[in-house]
Amino acid sequence: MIASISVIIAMSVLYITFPESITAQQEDNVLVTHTGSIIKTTGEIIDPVYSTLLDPEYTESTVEFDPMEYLREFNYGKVSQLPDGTTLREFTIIAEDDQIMEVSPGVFFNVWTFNGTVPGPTIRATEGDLVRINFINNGSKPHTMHFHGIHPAEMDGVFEIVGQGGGRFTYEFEAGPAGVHPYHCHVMPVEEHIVRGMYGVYIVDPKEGRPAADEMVMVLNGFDTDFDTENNSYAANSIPFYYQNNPIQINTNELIRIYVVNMVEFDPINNLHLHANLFDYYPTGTSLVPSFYTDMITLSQTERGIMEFEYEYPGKYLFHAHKIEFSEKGWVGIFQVNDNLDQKSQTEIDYGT
Ligand SMILES: [Cu+2]
Repeated sequence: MIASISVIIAMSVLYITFPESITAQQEDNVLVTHTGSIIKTTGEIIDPVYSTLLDPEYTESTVEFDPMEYLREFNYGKVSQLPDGTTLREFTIIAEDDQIMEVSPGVFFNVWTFNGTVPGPTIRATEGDLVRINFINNGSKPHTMHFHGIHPAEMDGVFEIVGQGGGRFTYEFEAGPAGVHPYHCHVMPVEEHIVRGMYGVYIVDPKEGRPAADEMVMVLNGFDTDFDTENNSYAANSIPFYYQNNPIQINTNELIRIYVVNMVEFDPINNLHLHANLFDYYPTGTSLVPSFYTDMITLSQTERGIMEFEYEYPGKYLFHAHKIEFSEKGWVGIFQVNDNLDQKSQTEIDYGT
């Protein structure tokens, strides 16, 4: 006890006496950012794997992730037709666990990834299609892909562990039911494989389709960068405050459809509040009839749904977790609603003015 108190006092004295030596030590952190540039940072770097980045030659394992690109990026796979007329959609997903991602400005974290990013790619198919996932585990630990939805037991990604160092498995199942579903690794301890980033969104479109809309995906997630089973940051699509600093551009009088999936661990609930508007909400997206007309949804782990709305008035509108702790730690964004001029001229014609 006395020894630990002495150490604390000694460290405090050192910090007070030699603050510049500590600053100098922090400035030695040379890192490759998610945009590829090489920077010196005094930011928090608390993951043990970061030290490999101190090698100036090191660039390969640095994750490139652009939340604006991810927002509207849907992967339909390699499409072909089976003899019976069924559409086959083939995807290749590679698991890795040595990637470094700048999960918040200046915070570099060892993420475990599907195809190199957190979240992994959004996989999209139509109800009744055959989905084939060629899964390759290039990580250093066993991993799997567990899809929510309906499929045979052996395609569930739970008991068929795929070994590290190049293990392979082919998941194959009929897409369904229509809706929005998560996928994630299901190797024990599952919580760790999820919080490290092994998850993504799987959208199944109904056969009859949905009305045309400006569509986007929001994965509500967080990172526990100091391993104390509490998240240090929260976001829609990984990077805290990203859509606040880079508002999402949408138009007035245009249908907006958001596939929202909650993958936050540790905290039992998450939520989403939309400002100055209400939206139709389809839990899990399995029905074409909305269950709620609301400005607020509450989601537990892997709960998800589809939101649909239009803005009538141009301007800036917030959306955020109404669990304020989460929004203050990054889960907040802005829709910049632009006047839809096409719509306006159409209105003028309609009214004969
Ligand atoms: Cu895993």
